[in-house]
Amino acid sequence: GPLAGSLLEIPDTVPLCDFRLDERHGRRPIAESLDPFVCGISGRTVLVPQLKDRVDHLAKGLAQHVGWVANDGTEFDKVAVIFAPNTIDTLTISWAIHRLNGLSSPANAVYSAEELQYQLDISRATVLFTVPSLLPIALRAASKCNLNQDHVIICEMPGEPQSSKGFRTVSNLIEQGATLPELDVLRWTKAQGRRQTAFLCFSSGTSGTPKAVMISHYNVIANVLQIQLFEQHMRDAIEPGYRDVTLGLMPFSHIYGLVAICHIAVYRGDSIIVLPKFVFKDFLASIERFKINTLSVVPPIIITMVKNKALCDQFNLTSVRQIMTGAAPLGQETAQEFASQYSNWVTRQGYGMTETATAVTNTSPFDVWLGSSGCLLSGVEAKLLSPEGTEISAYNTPGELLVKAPSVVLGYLNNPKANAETFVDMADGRFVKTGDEVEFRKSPAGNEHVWVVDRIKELIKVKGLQVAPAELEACLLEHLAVADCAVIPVADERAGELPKAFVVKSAAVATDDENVVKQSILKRVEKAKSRHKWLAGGVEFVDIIPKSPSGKILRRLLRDLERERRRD
Ligand code: 4UU
Repeated sequence: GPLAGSLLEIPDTVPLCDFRLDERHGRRPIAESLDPFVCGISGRTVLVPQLKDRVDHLAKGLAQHVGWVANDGTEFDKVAVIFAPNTIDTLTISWAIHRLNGLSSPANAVYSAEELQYQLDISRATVLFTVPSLLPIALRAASKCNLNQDHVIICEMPGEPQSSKGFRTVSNLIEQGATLPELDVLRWTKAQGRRQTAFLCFSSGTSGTPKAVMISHYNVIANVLQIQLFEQHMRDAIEPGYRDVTLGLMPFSHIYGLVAICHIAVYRGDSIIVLPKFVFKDFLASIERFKINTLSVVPPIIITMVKNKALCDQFNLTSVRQIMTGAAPLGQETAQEFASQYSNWVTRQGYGMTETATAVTNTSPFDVWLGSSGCLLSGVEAKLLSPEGTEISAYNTPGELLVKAPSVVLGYLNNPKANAETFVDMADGRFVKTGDEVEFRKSPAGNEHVWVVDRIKELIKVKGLQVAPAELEACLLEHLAVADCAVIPVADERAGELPKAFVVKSAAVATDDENVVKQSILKRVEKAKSRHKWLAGGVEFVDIIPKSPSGKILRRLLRDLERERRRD
């Protein structure tokens, strides 16, 4: 394609907080009059100079409050978890942590105390940011991992109390920090800069329970530049100086919201309209109110729009130029139906994963092929492997996708086994196994497109969010009535997929009433896990869970069986 071979020069000595906002790194900073963050509820904005000041002041206030020293130890000694819905300050908090050579680990705001505790434990966080409404859950998790209560910091949320008794707020620390002497400017060597971890996001990868993914500053900068390079000529074609007013609805705790929405938008000088949760009418009203021109969503939102066209028509959505979807498959028929309803919009798709610090592919508006995930970004090398491990070079032939790119992450924290399985050294470099079944197809316009045809790995995607079967199986096995179990995805029109459990009842259970046992099993999951992990695909009792000779659950077999049954 036109982008192949484009040269990418990726800065490797710059922390994310200085990457674009600061002239010191030789790039023209973005105009001070721009507003990277706009609160979709209150309308409050954060302008470029405010963002810079808030990052600097928060870093200083935080350093004093929790005793962090920027040039002491490594980033793994200074880990903070951010447990909050999207706010106009979420990126400020991460960048303040980075300013101190620390590490930010964003957690999904829907998490239960148990899930948050897991993230605090694995990341070894010693500081926790949260919002007033989530404080009880945050404190329950914090107390279980001995996190100092003084290190729980409140981030203000529109519509919630502005403070919580006895807790520091982000505003307190910013005020405190404003009075403190300047911090040293961060300077890294090239080698250090390429290894400096910025974020610990969680992903289960191709198997097992969620793992902390080490995402470097360099990885994020690389992906931002890859996306930018891919899109700049389209933006130029619209009008010189074109800016996105983009929807900030996807969780900033997930790689999609974090990199492909937040970091790319700030880098380019776009505006992000920040919305903390999906309420369909609010979503439509925000598009109208803020004249949003770029929507970044997941397939279930596309489906909701298709099914509720009459409601959509009550709002003025004429500002929208394009809609981007990713994180889960968008069926070709749904895409076609949607595109015919919104024929003035460009319907685009991106494919990627946490382990590639987001995007691997993207759709060019000049070659929209509905159902395809688009073309490889420049800087990406891809391979397809057959189940036998031979390389596939033919078009229209499925295989597992392996990817080499500057955004491929450093690896999983403290998990050599998963690293060895997922990140493979080949003759032509280090590749990540995606666990996705993909075909390369030539588009009518003659470009090579990536079609995601199936998922090989265990992962379940509910509304674009990860659900790890192994995590649910571990939870189920704690239930006395469960002797053995396996969790698989079942197709769902709205959510994409839902988790379903096959359960072998324990001989020890007194009651024969399967329904009573089932309800009790469902309750256990509902108590321990966030809603998207609930067994909405059902619980089915079986006599045996199929396993390989080495004892691995044959989830694929169960999944195919279930697909067969549903087809009948
Ligand atoms: C079929 O979901 C993500 C990343 C989403 C993303 C990527 C590029 C959004 C916008 C963009 O431009 O990350 P994870 O780690 O939560 O989940 C990764 C998995 C993939 O391995 C694949 O199975 O999510 C699935 N997936 C997709 N599946 C991601 N994007 C797609 C897609 N079609 N377009």
